[in-house]
Amino acid sequence: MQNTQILTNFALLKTEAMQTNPDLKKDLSFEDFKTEVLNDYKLAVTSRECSLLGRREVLTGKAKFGIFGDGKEVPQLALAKAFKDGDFRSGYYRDQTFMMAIGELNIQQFFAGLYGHPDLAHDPMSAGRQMGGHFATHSLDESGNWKDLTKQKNSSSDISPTAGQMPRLLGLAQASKIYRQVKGIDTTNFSEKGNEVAWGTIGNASTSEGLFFETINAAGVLQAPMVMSVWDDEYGISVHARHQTTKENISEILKGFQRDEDNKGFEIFRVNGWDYPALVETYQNAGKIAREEHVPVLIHVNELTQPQGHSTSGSHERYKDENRLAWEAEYDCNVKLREWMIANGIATDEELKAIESAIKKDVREGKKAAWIAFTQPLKQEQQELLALLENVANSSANKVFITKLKNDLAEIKEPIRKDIISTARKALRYVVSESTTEKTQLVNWINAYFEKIQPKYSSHLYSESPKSALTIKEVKPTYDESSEEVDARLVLRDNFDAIFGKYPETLVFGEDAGHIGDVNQGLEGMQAKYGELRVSDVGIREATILGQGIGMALRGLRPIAEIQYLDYILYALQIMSDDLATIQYRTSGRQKAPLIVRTRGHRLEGIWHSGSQMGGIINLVRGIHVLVPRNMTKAAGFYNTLLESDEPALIVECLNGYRLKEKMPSNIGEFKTPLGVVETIREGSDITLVSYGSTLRIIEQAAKELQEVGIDAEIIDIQSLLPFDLSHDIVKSVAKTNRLMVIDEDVPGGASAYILNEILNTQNAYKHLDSKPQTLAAQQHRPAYGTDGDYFSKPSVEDVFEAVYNVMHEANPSNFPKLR
Ligand SMILES: Cc1ncc(C[n+]2csc(CCOP(=O)(O)OP(=O)(O)O)c2C)c(N)n1
Ligand SMILES: [Mg+2]
Repeated sequence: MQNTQILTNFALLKTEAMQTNPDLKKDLSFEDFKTEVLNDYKLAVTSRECSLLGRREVLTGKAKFGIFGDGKEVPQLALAKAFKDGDFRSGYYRDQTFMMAIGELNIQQFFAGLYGHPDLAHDPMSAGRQMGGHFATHSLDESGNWKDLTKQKNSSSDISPTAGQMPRLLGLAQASKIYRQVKGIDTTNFSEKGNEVAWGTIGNASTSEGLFFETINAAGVLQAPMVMSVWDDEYGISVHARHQTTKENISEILKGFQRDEDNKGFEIFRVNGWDYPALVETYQNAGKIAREEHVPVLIHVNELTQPQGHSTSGSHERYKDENRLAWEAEYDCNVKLREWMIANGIATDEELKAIESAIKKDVREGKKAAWIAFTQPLKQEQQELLALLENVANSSANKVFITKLKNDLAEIKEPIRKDIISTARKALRYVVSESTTEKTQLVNWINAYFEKIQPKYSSHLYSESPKSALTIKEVKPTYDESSEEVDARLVLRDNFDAIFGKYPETLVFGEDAGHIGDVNQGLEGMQAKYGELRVSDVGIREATILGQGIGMALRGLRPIAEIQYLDYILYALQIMSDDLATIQYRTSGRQKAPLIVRTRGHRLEGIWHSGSQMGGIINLVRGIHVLVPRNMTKAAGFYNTLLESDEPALIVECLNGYRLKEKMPSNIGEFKTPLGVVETIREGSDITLVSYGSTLRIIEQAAKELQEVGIDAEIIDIQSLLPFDLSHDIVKSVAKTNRLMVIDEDVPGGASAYILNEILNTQNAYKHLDSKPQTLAAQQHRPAYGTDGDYFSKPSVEDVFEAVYNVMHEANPSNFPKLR
């Protein structure tokens, strides 16, 4: 391309940019243009240098693993130019250049991330919780309050599972549509008229994942403003595109998504990753289309390379032939940018060499500073313990052994915390039977160390802000003379009505949630009242329903994502587990997605409509509250509680409860069910029966029948599996009855094992037991169809009766003779 033509292109681009920023100069002089390109080149070289040195740090043992953005620098510069304040990125581990270009990652921070520095001030991406190459910006301040996201460039926090960034991208984009089109939402901090674009990045091989295709289709349907970049280097680790993608060409096979005069769809661009001016132009166009028209765009960036191979775990010489390696050297995007600059008179070879060597020095210095900052506190802690151990040794009969431990620790030049604390804990064993002040000092030191250091690795699994769901107080439902017994779904519906009226930023979406008001009509009439954007039908796509919710919640909306049946949550469970459950944790509290996942389950029909797999769920979603209300009033109260809080939760309504009668509370929309609080629904003295959800109705019937033979059972409804009985009320019941049975419709060893562990280990109920603690669960197989299928698969009234009776028989055979 000729100099003048490039200049014209840039000038045009600048003129467009000017429309949103009148302060920019109208014409771009050649000097300005040069400065801008040179600045880009500096970023590209800095980023590359970080990758090269980063790999060395791993290979010399200073960091554990490295995955870098080398070979993908230039397209990311183009992306950064089109990226505006308020926009969001949802991408993957190659994007360091972009993060540097938007000013959110410097050299020292890059290396702090590589070392795993557990301090946000040094590693703002994750405080050392994620491996390097997983990027994020801070949406929240240190108290957990929203920052003004419209005044900063935003990146949702990355996750490692390939294509896992896709579902959330959909929601990040959809939020702009909501902010642009739904009236009455306070957009402060979140949006300027819905002008924000959500920018996705993904590797070519990762487009093979179902999540990619599901998201692309959904974005086309929703017409959400997202720009999706595919960084195509022909490989996914060692596996070539011929094994990954039909026709080895993702934009070719996605052609059917291209919009035309008659149909809405995508705009699709293809561009080579080493062609700087073409990239800049493409990204400007893409940004404009998405921003102004709210049309999704796909940019297939071809001919990218991996100068150092996939990661530090291997070398690409094992699977790329000489020709490919030679081609990669020639088409390295930084090399091509350099050639282009020289060819167009932007800089001379000499000038660029001077820039490159200055940058090399900067990167070395930044790396050194990061290493010193990382190791300094550790060395200090080492010295502190060494001094203490010296004293402990001198006052101990086991001086030789403690001195040996001390000397071993002293020899470690660059200690990690494991070296330090494990030495202290081992030393303590040598003075266990001594009673010196030095021993007490050591004990105190170890305890204080854990108190100080453990939170660096364990904080923020749940919200630590004043809006934590655990701080929301109970408000009981009230009833007056006019309160009628109604179908329970109406309690939910009227409560949703109150919610949508009270909080304009709430919205619900799911399969059949819109027009018919969900399969059980808990949302009947809501779409007509609140519009199709707030109460929506969506495609059958559970993973992206979840992701849509995450993305919108990350941008300040309060989505309720509906999964039609609990059984089908398995499609979304990966995203719940990998993304939603870890958001606060992996950002050390700097991002949150207070998404409510609504679903229905427990005891209905057959293998895929019984909704019983709670054990699997609770163990995969720590970080999300899991609530199992036994009726719709309790469920409605949970929605009300959660909307006052800033945390994500899963609410499982009882599938067979919608048509049962419940009294309509007079304080609809106001009453709140507290989290982590159990409820005793029947008092008794002989045994404590613990359960949740629909199974409780079976247990209540069994308890009546047990009473007839003289067994007085107490029944406790757990209500909230995560968090679990925060004030330890169950053990108080066991202290009274001295017997315990956990009843659950999940498989043996499923949720019942979790519940038993909480009661026996956490609450120490074993002390009070006169009989073996029992669990009564379903069969190992999935429930068979029909009423008989249910009877022979899940605990029945007779099963509960006999199991409880047997406990009493064992305790008192003369009063309770053997049944069978
Ligand atoms: C779900 C999942 N499967 C496998 C992996 C391991 N893995 C990490 S990166 C990668 C290859 C990705 O290739 P591509 O999408 O082309 O990105 P590139 O690294 O080439 O930029 C694989 C298989 C993973 N992280 N997640
Ligand atoms: Mg690839």
